[in-house]
Amino acid sequence: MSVTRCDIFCKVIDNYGDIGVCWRLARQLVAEHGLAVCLWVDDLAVFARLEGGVAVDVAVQEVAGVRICRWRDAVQAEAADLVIEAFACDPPEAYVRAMAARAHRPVWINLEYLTAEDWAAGSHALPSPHPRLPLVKHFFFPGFTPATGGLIRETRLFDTLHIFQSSASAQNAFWQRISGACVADEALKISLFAYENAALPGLLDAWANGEREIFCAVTAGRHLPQIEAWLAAKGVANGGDMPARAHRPLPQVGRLRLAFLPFLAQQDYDLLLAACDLNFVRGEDSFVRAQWAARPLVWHIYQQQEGAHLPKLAAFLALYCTTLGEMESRALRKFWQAWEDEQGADACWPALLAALPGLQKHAQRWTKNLVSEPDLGSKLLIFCKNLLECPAL
Ligand code: TRH
Repeated sequence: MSVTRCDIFCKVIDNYGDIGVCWRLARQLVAEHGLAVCLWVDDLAVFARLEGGVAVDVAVQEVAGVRICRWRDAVQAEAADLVIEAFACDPPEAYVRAMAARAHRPVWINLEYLTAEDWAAGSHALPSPHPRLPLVKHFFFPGFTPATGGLIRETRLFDTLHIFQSSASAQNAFWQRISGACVADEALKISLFAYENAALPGLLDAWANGEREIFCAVTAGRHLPQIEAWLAAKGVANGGDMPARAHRPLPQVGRLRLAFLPFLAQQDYDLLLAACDLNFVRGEDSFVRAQWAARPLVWHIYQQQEGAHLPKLAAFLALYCTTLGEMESRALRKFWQAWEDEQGADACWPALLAALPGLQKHAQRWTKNLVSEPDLGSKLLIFCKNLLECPAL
């Protein structure tokens, strides 16, 4: 038996990361591996914000070659050859029974959250037999090292980003299209995507009062009200709501110019990361995409109860800084820590700014190294093939 049909199950917990990861994977499995993919989603409203082609009130629709279905209708579905459960979201019981009833049992994958912690490699690909039914689920851990499931990366991504990063005119046209602005070559371009962060107003002050001209592309997100409040406190209008503000002069305070962006399509968000000199990212998917852009990054990690996210942050920093120079490593670690602690990012900014040239070189090396490994979609399908050929694995 080979894999031709794949069902992906996605529950939107909050924010965009869960559906963001599933949507990229679904499109890639269709476009690059020729699978028939159905994405079962419990919240089409969030999905529709991420992907403009998705309608919220339609039971079955097709976008980018992916069949998109409402989660609740999966109770009547015929099980696919490959079933990917994203982030332990538990497909409906009736669907799981349909999996068990198939003559050839499907490959059942639990696609886990990304972590650089050592235990992820040890847990990657481990089986978990179903307590009652003749089914085995396998854990699939994304990661940064060869012993993990790798990272989602489309085959043509680097060509696209490389062409874009080598072309000043393509970048100028991009800035015009997404923000209506001309961006000076000498300005330091920063994209800002974060959660609420008490360190943000102080950082904006540091940028406004610094010597370097800064162009900050503010994405849609939970950090927006804080920036608007900061501007209001400075007596500067933010230009109104989109799309009207795209045609007004951008707000400027001191050396800092701000462009408020609408929620971009994922492909445009990738270009935004590639166009900037420094990217503030959060969660999981934007964090990975910033690494594909091969530019320095600041990560606002998704906070978990009882500080469960802290070892995750420390593990990534340890790995990322292994081959980084001492000055750059110190500046990066201090800034990331201040961003996580939500205080003191302004005081750490000058050191990070000074370290940017070294961090830029490091980002390129880091990305090149990651790219030498197969991507997550390819590793997943090799894993399925091996499992089907040798079910005892
Ligand atoms: O939205 P997030 O905070 O998602 C988080 C994390 O995934 C976290 O691990 C998870 O547990 C929690 O959700 C429930 O950040 P993330 O992962 O970066 O996802 C954002 C997605 O939105 C990503 O696919 C990039 C995309 N995006 C756009 O497509 N356009 C945009 O303009 C922006 C700002 C983001």
